[in-house]
Amino acid sequence: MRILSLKPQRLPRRPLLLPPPPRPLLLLPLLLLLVLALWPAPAGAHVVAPGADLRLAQTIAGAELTITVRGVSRTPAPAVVEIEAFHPVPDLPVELTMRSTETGRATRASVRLAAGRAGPYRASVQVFKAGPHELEVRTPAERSVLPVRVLVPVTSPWELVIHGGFYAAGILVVGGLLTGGTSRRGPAAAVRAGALVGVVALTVAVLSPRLPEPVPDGAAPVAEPGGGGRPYLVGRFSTQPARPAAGAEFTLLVDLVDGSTGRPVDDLVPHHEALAHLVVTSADGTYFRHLHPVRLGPGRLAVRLRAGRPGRYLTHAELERTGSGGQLVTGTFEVTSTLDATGTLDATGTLDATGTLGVTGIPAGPATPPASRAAPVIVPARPVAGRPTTMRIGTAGRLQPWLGMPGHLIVRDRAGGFLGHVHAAPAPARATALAFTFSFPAPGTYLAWAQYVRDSTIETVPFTVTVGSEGGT
Ligand SMILES: [Cu+2]
Repeated sequence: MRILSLKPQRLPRRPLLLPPPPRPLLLLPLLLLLVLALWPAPAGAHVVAPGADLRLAQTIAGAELTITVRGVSRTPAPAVVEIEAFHPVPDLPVELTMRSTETGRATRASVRLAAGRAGPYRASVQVFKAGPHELEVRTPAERSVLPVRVLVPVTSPWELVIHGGFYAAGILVVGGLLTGGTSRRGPAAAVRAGALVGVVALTVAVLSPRLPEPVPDGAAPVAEPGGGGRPYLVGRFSTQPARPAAGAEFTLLVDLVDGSTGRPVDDLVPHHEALAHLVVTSADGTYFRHLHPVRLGPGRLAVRLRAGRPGRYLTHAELERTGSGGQLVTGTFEVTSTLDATGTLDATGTLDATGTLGVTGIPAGPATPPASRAAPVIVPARPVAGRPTTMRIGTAGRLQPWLGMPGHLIVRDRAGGFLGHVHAAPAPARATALAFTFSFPAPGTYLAWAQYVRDSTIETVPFTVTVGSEGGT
């Protein structure tokens, strides 16, 4: 008879290390990596990232300025405001006031532009709190109130996972190896766990550009979920006085209302470093100005001008509302050959109480006369409507980006019903030419102006292009 042994049998030894993760688990991060690598990255919008600089061009007191509000990484903190002035630079005191629209708390700074000295000029204002602000830029005769949203970056949970993961992995792996990770059970388990944590942290690090960004401190609340854009704005141009005289200064006003509600539009987003790009041309194209109106208040922009000759002038403004696409708003005004009967402006917010005029030296003609420079090279020599045409403009001197681009080309048809705007291909550092490619929509003669900045001077090169039709002239 067999006697059953009651002696407990030794169970087979458990593995020394943690059970290796099943293969699918190891493959999961790699699979996720592959899927997300092929996933389209979130589309970039015209918003200023937290901590990034905000650049806004302004035509104020006859000067062309680019105002940069440097980003801050925390609040309260000083925010540097930089004013880049392009030639011709007038002698101009500029008062800057940064005000929180939530608390009303404000700080001031001032700079004085020196005649003939191109920028940059720097000042520093204090920001106490993230969120919406207004930067008031005041000169003796004009003021502009620019919307500035102060955004402070916040740490994303992904960053915490990445940094914490690598830190933990380092401690586990190095600690495990130093305490005998190849021969002893506990340390070996630590090495394995550390490696796994490291793989996870690495996976998150690789994927992090495609993971949702944390909402920065001070960001606007997300409006209209699933919105579908806002209605187009309706723009109306007017002048003060209503009939400006040739040679005299006047104010061109742009009033913007929501196409649906009729309320003033106050959600313009900066695009190409301005809230609005305004092109004013005479009907014959001999007068050309590319301007960046000041913002007087919600839905109201203004710029001071002087036109040398009487006649009809065309206005084209490029604008963009938050959450909507770009839009072109057009209008006209007349310049008379004599002074207006009143001879003065009624100063509805555009000028100071004195209404002083004629002291800023706003030039009447184009910024740059058609100097004797090499004619643009147009390829093909006989451009065809609907086909790309390349225009090469020779430049001299040190090229500087302006409005975020190496060069701008503005094209108008003779009648003024069409206006196009393209940018030069990125130019190498020592480039002496800019190339623009444009497809003219229909046969005809077009007026074109190429613009770039060289040695702090905005150069304008006017020329015309005659466009034929396919198989014809
Ligand atoms: Cu512009």
